Amino acid sequence: MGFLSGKKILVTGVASNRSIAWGCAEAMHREGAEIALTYQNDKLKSRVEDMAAKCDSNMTFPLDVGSDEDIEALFAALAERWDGLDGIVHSVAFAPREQLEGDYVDAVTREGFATAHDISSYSFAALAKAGRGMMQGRNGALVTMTYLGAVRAVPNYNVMGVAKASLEANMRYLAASLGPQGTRVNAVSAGPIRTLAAAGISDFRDMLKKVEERTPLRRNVSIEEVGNAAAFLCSDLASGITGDVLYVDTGYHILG
Ligand code: 0WD
Repeated sequence: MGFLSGKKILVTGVASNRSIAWGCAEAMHREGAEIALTYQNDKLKSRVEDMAAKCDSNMTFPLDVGSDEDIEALFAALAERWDGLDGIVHSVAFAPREQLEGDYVDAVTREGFATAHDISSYSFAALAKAGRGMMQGRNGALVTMTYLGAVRAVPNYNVMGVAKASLEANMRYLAASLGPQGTRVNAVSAGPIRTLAAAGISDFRDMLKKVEERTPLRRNVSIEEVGNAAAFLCSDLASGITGDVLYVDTGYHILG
């Protein structure tokens, strides 16, 4: 019996088998959770259905986190199948590509800033708001994915770093707000991983190489390792942890 046995968990942000969300879904399934997955658009539908099947699930739902109608429809559909919800994994982020290269002041625009914050940060609060009823009184947990660029000025990460800082503060406010109903809220700060989203960041390969050379464990982190940490945070093993950022980055963040 796994440590998530009997839990029902919604995982957003699966775009490929390299997605961090997929690492989360696999780890959570392995630990006995029932999984529901979302896909951003019709192009991803059949791929995500196949991936859900690997988790013994036929629960897949469309979700563009920029759409309130999608969010409402998602939780209505979930409520038809599940009598409650124990976990939500928020593994979604977006900023227009031209925001993620070069000098921050040159690159940032009002529109780019707004989009990055809407899709990458507000959406976490939106999911919490829509899901809180189903999570009420079940010792449930929400987990989001952040990055060191929230607290340090990382070259090229630019407005996404500002949005991640917002996401981390958002996580703390949600933890304070949902704690009284027994729901915990945390973030995993992952080291760089080659995924579709990462491909949009200029010089990402150099980032991976730099981490490998300097980080205490002298290697990059995997989606399996991030997934294991998210599974732990969603489980009762983490029952005393809320409002925290857990670094899963082979130790890179401790370096000066
Ligand atoms: O190095 C990395 N890969 C790190 C990623 C290090 C630390 C943190 N993260 C974060 C990301 O910022 C993000 O919050 O982890 C989360 C997941 O990212 P990922 O697994 O690296 O990326 P990916 O496999 O591309 O999944 C993210 C997906 C999108 O993929 P694309 O490639 O199409 O951008 O988020 C989804 C989308 O499927 N997404 C949306 N889903 C619903 N509504 C939306 C949206 N509006 N926009 C993007």
